[in-house]
Amino acid sequence: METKMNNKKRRPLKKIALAIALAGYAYGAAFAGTTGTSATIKGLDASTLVAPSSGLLGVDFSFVGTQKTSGFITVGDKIQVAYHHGDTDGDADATAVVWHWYNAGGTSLGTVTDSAPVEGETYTFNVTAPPVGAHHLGAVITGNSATGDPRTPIVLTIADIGQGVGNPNGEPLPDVGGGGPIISGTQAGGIFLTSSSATAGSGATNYGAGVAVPKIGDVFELKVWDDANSNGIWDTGEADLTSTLTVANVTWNLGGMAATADSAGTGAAAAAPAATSVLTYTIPVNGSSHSGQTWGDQGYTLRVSW
Ligand SMILES: [Ca+2]
Ligand SMILES: [Ca+2]
Repeated sequence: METKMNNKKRRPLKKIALAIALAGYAYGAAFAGTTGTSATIKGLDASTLVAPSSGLLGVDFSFVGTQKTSGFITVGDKIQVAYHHGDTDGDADATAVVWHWYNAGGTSLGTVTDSAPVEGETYTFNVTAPPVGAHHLGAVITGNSATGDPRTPIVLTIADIGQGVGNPNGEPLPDVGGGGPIISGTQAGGIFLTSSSATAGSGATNYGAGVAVPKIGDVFELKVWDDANSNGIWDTGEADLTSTLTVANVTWNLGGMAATADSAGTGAAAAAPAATSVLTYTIPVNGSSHSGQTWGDQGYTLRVSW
């Protein structure tokens, strides 16, 4: 203690003078103080959703990979929604998508929430089995930023992505004609008299069910539908898929041995299909049959593959 006191006493006079001078300068330059407080800082919040394809308000829809059924949305399809999120303040994208199933009348049958929050301005929906009666697919897209003030969402309510109903830029999911119904992926086919004009729920007789008896001269048509309930019957609401077939793959086959038509009662298999690459077939008289047998088509069963 004694030593420190002595040291202080020995501090050179010119250093003490400098310290006093500096202190005097500081007091003379300014007085401390604060302003009043401003209102909270606002971002510009230019949070927008625009379709990459057009730059217009809205989104783009597309299939990822191969569309399973031409003209329809099918279970197993992957559907992508793409957008650009704009926020001039630099707030991150926090857009969310909820998918909606609707029946043919536009009534919601339930929702599927996208489980991935952000995928870099795209969302991919794996089309899972829809509820019974699902006719088309909609989406509610809530465009927003993760942070910022204000943070006002832009909500796009798209009633039918297949037709672009509700998408501000009007763009539909391409290659979906008519917007529905949703296809289960389970196909069934039937053989109907062309004159019966079979349609979904019409109750027309399906000769492919093995009960009704086809006769020479009958004109049949192949109909293929989406058998959503897997009962083999063309029920109301099940989509007609006949137009989606590759006709070149269609073959009308004569089955069995036609023993009942053979005079010996032994019969023989048909030598060739009844017809190929056509959607309709008229059962011919013997001379025009492709069975290769003298009894023509008689005694054979009829079955169509596609
Ligand atoms: Ca912002
Ligand atoms: Ca059915």
